[in-house]
Amino acid sequence: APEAPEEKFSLREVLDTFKLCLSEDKEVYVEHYVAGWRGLIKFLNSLGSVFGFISKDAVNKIKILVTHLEGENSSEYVTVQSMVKYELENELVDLNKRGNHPESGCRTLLRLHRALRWLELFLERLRTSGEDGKTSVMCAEAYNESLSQHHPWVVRKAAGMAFCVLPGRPAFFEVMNVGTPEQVVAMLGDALPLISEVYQVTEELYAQHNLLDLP
Ligand code: 1PZ
Repeated sequence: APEAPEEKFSLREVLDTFKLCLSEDKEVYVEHYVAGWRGLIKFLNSLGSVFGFISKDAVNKIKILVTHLEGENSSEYVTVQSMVKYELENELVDLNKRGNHPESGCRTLLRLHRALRWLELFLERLRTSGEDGKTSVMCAEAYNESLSQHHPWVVRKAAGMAFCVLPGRPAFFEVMNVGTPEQVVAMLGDALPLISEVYQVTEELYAQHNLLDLP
């Protein structure tokens, strides 16, 4: 029997949501950013419960952003640009040490932003890998070049252990549910420039406002 549409999950649709993230004048919509992450987490959960500690943290971050998106100041949270402006002007961000605003949109989104860089590096390795490429190695290399620099030793250790149980490239492509390996590679080639642009725009915005090291 054919699967119900909501059960049919393809990483193509997830990565497509990043297309919606950028407005014409290169602002990043928080709503679509969050939707993209939701899909990625769903994908992560389908890889097994070892990744639970990772998805739990990401889900928490998303919940915080949704609270802002749906809160009384929701109109200030439409784009990352408006969020940064609003939170800075109203002193709603802990800038140097943790304080009264542990759940600011700025520091919360920064955590996902750093993880987006990991995703970009990992998917690029996946795209250019050969048939016998090891996903665990690609994942670890991408992590060491990006996110790990922001994580304490225990987290790095736990992440390293989780990477080891990642399925091999063929099974990994299978779970992505995009089609043949050639189709996966082509899809990644389409999606990566979008993800990369969303990352760059956010990175520049955060750099301009000195927000790249928020506690
Ligand atoms: C396909 C394999 C998936 C591997 C995912 C690689 C990322 C490993 C990240 C490990 C993070 C684990 C636990 C949480 C750590 C938090 O301390 C940090 C900082 O937040 P703070 O403590 O300052 O509030 N959280 C993060 O760095 C956010 C991590 C989000 C990771 C999302 C990964 C989604 C993967 C999608 C897979 C396609």
